[in-house]
Amino acid sequence: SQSELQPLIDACEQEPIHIPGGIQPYGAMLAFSPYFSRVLQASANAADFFAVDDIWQASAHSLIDGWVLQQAHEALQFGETLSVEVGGIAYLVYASDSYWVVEAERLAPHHAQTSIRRTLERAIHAFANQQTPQDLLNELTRQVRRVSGFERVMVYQFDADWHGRVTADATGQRLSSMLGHHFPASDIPAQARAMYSHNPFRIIGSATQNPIPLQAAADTLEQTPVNMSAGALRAVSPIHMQYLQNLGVAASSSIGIFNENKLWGIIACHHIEDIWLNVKTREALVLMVQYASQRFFYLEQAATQGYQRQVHKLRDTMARDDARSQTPQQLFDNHAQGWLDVLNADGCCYIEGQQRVCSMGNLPTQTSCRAITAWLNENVQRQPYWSTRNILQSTGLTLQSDDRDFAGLMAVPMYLQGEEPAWLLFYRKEEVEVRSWAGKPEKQVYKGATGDMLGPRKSFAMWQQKVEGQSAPWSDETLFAARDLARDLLVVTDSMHLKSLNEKL
Ligand code: BLA
Repeated sequence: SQSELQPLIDACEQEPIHIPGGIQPYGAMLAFSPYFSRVLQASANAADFFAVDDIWQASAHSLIDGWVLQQAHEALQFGETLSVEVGGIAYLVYASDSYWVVEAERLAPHHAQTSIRRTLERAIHAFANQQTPQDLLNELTRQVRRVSGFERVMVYQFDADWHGRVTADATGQRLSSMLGHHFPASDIPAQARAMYSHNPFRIIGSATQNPIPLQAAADTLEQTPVNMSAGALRAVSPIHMQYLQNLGVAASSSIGIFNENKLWGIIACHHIEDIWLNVKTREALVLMVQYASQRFFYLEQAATQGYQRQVHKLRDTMARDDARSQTPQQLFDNHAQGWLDVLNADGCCYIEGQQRVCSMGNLPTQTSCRAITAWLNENVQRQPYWSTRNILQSTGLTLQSDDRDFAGLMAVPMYLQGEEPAWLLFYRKEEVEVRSWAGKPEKQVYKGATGDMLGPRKSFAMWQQKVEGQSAPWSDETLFAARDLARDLLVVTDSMHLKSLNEKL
């Protein structure tokens, strides 16, 4: 169960992946003291890479192009990082605590021919042609796959508790699609998710190759480990290498997708051979994802606005119906079917003083509605609305057996006179959901350097979970719409009360 797993999950989140003490073998790394005055730490391959005999005696100028050093001085003083290419080498320079870090990668000879601009123009054009959020995500995976060469490219979207689901993919024939699959939150622990704010691009070139360790100059005091969060070569967590092997992939890459400043999801890429992308391609992909996500969130907002327009139209029709001259019952007869459509509900009713005054569609029995209303009066105080996907679970009521397929409830209190409100209730039937997980989440103890932690699943074979007793979730928009409809109804109901009061006087 979750509580049994929690200590192991907590242990996962303690793994210090920002200071792995090594790099992936696709370049070399140097950690200087500030202003490049001397080399304090170096990857074990650095002397080889920079072709010097003794890396600890070498000056920055003897290792790195002078123009790069000068640019780096400027950038780092402004708190920026520097990414430049000179003489067939790509340099990434960043400040980290008291280190000035240089990562160097040798570029493939054909590198100069990749044009970021053309790549981006083609992608942006393709994105502009997409009119729905889903189409846009699909196109994004196709574009990332085209540019990166990765075999499987997915949009992995987080939910509120950091579980996630593959919501779009472009997959070649050598891997199978994982579209729709769910993954537990512990697959990407908190500190791994946090990395995307330091560097939105993560590439793991090989799930099997050993990292190259960092070494420290012998004549210094004990040095603090280098925080490599901003780097690209950062060595990979052994637990995640095992994860990728279990998943049957050799290489992986991911790009964070942010909505405002919150991590919304990632682009996840898999390959069946080792693969490394050059700096230009990585930068192009980051820009591409940023551009696409802007349009994605815009299209999502446009869809919300379209929905709100639909709700307004419904309310306008009701208002034009000379509502004041009608009874709530007439309003229900004329318009409630429209409410059910727009709220995607199966039935609704209006309850005053425990009595179901009017109703439309499929509903639980009077007895159940009365029990639910009594519960609401007792437990829901002065809230604009209340909703659940699972009535039985949320209320603890036992409904009559015929009523058990009603699972979703949206309840809006309407305060007339007296203590107890009237209620506008919307019901949804149960929708049994078959959730496909990428492997059955189970307890796997992994002996890590810092103690026992949760290990990666051995098998990612599809595991199906049947989720019963729930309705489709109520979105914020449906809640707002129901609240607004209740207010409209309140106006009518209130005027009815006044009218009857007047008649009595
Ligand atoms: C990292 N886990 C990751 C990353 C992804 C995933 C995308 C980022 C690194 C990368 O791009 O590969 C998980 N990959 C996924 C998911 C999909 C995917 C969900 O493609 C779905 C499509 N992993 C575990 C457990 C632990 C764990 C139990 O399964 C912890 C005990 C740890 N995952 C873990 C760690 C990292 C990670 C430590 C960081 C790896 C690193 O950056 O070095």
